[in-house]
Amino acid sequence: MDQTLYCNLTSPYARRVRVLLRELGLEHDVQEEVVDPFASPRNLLDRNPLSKIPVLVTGAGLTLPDSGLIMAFLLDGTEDSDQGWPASRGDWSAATEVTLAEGVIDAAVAIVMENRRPESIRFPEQIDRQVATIRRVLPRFEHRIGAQGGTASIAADITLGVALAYLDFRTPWLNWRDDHPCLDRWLSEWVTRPAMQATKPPDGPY
Ligand SMILES: N[C@@H](CCC(=O)N[C@@H](CS)C(=O)NCC(=O)O)C(=O)O
Repeated sequence: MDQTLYCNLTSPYARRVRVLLRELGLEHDVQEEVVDPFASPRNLLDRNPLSKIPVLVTGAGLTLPDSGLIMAFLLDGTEDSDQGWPASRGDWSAATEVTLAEGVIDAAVAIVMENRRPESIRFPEQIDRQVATIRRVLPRFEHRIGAQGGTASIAADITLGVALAYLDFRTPWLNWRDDHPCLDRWLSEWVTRPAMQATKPPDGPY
């Protein structure tokens, strides 16, 4: 075990990396070190001045401070070329799907952050804007999953699965399942994967 992933057990960015590690069978090669990025602990700041998780320190001593960067590193290091990071292999439509699914995570995290502010300085408009973003993106995936049964890549499948699970965990009031029956069915199946089960947030539904 010569690699370390700085993460926590609730971050969706960290989770997509933790799911990918398990999908690739690499979980025993990487030690997961839980840190609180909001407390800016020294061991995280020494590796990532952004004080964000996830961060992967590789066996060769590289320090990768972003979930997309880490996924690209892991996927491009696999033997199976079908599983590469979409942008690395010039598959721009698959890369777009990854970005859109990541945008759902970004919007959901922004809602969570806004709701953590004291009520007197909370901006409902900010929450509404992020909700609108999520509501614009999900129909794209509803259509895609309805037609194809999945996205175009393991990277987008993982990111989408983690994004939807995070919505159910942190913003269940969005009731996204009501208008997206194909995504609903797809997620119900997706969360049964061992990699998703092994990375379930302590208080999350899955
Ligand atoms: N683009 C980054 C975002 C990572 C991120 O924002 N992580 C959150 C945890 S969910 C964090 O560490 N936040 C701490 C902060 O913003 O200070 C990635 O994909 O890894």
